[in-house]
Order: sequence, then C-alpha cells, then structure tokens
Amino acid sequence: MKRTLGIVFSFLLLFTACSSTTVQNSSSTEVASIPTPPGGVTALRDLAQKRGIAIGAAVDYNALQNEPQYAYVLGSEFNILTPENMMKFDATEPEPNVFNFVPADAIVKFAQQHHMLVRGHTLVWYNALPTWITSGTFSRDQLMAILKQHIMTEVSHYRSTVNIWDVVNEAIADNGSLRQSIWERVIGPDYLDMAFRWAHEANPQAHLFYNDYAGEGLGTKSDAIYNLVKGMLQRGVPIYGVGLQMHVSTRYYPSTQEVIANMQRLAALGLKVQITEMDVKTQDDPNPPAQRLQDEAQIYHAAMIACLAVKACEAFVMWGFTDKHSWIPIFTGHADAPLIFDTNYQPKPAFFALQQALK
Ligand code: 9MR
Repeated sequence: MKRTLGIVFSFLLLFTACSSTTVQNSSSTEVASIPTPPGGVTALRDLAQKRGIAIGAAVDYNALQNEPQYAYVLGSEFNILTPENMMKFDATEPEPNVFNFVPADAIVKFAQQHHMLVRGHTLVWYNALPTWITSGTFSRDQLMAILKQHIMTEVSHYRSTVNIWDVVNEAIADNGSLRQSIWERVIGPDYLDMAFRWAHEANPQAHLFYNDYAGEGLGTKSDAIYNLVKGMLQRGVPIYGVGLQMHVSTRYYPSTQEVIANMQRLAALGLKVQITEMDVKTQDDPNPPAQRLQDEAQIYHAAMIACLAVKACEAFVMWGFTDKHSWIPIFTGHADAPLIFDTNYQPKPAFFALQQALK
C-alpha cells in the first residue's frame, strides 16, 4: 500500500515539483521522492526524533481516503497524528449506545502502518455532540452514566492502539471561568475529574491530557488552565499533560518567552506539554503575500524553538499540514494559507523553518 502510494506520488512529483531529492524513509528500506530543499535533508519526523520529540498533524479522513499525495506526505513527514473529527462524540456515538469506530479505525490503521503515534481527540467537549445529547433532557445521574459509558467504550476500544487522549477539550472560557456546557450545567464542575478517572480506569497506561486554545502564553486564560490542572493534581486526578493548541495568526501570537515560561510552570507541576493544533491564520494580515509567508514561517519556527527549549514538551502537532485541507477557510469563509505545505503539497517557507529549527 505504502509502496504504491510512494510510486504514485513520485510520478506526480516528476511532473510538478521543481526540486526533489531521493530520501530513505525511516520506517522501511523503500526509497521514494519527496519534496525537499536543494541541499537534501531527512524527513521532519527523523529530525524531530533526533531532538526527542514527535511531530505530526491532524488528519482529514476524506483526504486520507481519496488523495494519494495526502497520505504519502502524511506518512513520510510525520510520526504522530490526530484524527481531526472522527474520534469526537458525534462521530463515535451518533445514537445512544450505538458506536461507530469505522473511520477512526482506518486512521489508526494508517498510523500503525506508518509507525506513527495517535492522539485520541477528544472525549469530552462542549462541541461536536450528537443531537440526542444536545436535545435530550437528562438527570445528573443519567448524564454521568452516558458520559462514563462513552469514555469507557472509546478508550477501551483503542486500549492497545491509542496511548494519548485529549480527555477534556476547551473547558475554560476566554475570561478564565469554567465554560458553560451541557456537562458543566447538568453534572457540575466535577465532570472534568470524573472524565479523567474513567479514562484512566479504561486504560491505566494512557497519557491523559487537558487540551485548550489561547492559553499558550501568559495571561488570564493560561492562569485559569494552570489553576485547573494544579487542582486536579492535588485531588489525585490522573492527568498527564496539557495540550497547547496554538491556533495563532500572523497578527496575534504569544511570544516565545511567554510560551516557554508557561510550559515551564506546567512542567514544574510534574506535567508534560504538547503543542497540539498549531496553525497560523494569515487572512487578516495587511502585508503582501510573500511577507505573510515569511511571517508565518517565523511564527512556526518560534513555536518549535519553544517546544525544544522545554524538556517536558514532547510533541509538536499541527491542525493539518496542507493548505488544501484546513478548517480556517471553511470556518471564516475566507481563503487562507495557515499550514506548512501549499495546496499542491509543495513545502512552504514554514516547512523549511521547522526543518531549520529542528536541525
Ligand atoms: O477542524 C475541526 C473542524 O473540521 C470541525 O468542524 C470542528 C467541530 O468538530 O472542529 C475542528 O477542530 C477543532 C478541534 O477539534 C478543537 N480545537 C479547535 C479546532 C478548530 O476549530
């Protein structure tokens, strides 16, 4: 399968790439042609491995199924992946107690075939819920039973294949308070502790994360996240780390110093950190396109430098890898170029900036 994709992609590159170099994949002895700079370098995953971190991307299931180039670049450049949508509540339990793991299983199989880790995303979120949850009326005990069953079933299903879980996603509001959600309203604030305990019960080996956005640097929200996870540790909740999503833009991004300081204070609690969803929005940037690409590259570079500077930072994951498949144009209604490969799967300045940072 992989060899076939490699051959298909090699032919494509013969026609489309301006520069390509023959490299050897880390996972096998096969040789394939992938886009590399003129000097020729190893894949990002090999550079990252030498620096002791994993590097990866969120996976669009349809693209993985339908585009050989997508699968080829994903499997060649990265050693960790996150299913973008297929492990969410609405995808995995569309009807009460009816579970569907078919798409997520296919993504996990791809990861195994390409020697990639999987970040399970996500067990408890206010969003991506099936209508039977959002329009149902449940007592506290009923909703606790539903959530426990959901978490236990999903984590158990992936007990031998998925070792990292975003157990709770985005539970803190932008002002630092606990975000309102069906879980918070019906169960109460202790739904977070419960979720981590149930996930741990289903797979005691799994590394359990709290994951959120806009809390990468210092400020109200990152303080709230810090206090939340500190409280969990004090209560003996089995939390392993914090996911810093890193959805930033060329107009707003936290300073490297702040990100390092935030990572270090989390590490001082005994937690690991991962950059889990990085992308760089460029659509609001008044600069010419070439300048935006340089600014974007510099922001990726700085985030990688922050991760490499903190021993507890164990992974650098982007929310996709090609501008052809990003949530940002869909969500904002405007074209954008937030990732490290362009829409033709050619590496952008941001790709080379990550390479440079990893060297
Ligand atoms: O990129 C995802 C998009 O395709 C989905 O429609 C959306 C709702 O499920 O979720 C997006 O991913 C989000 C992630 O799960 C959590 N952090 C923010 C991401 C971007 O919105």
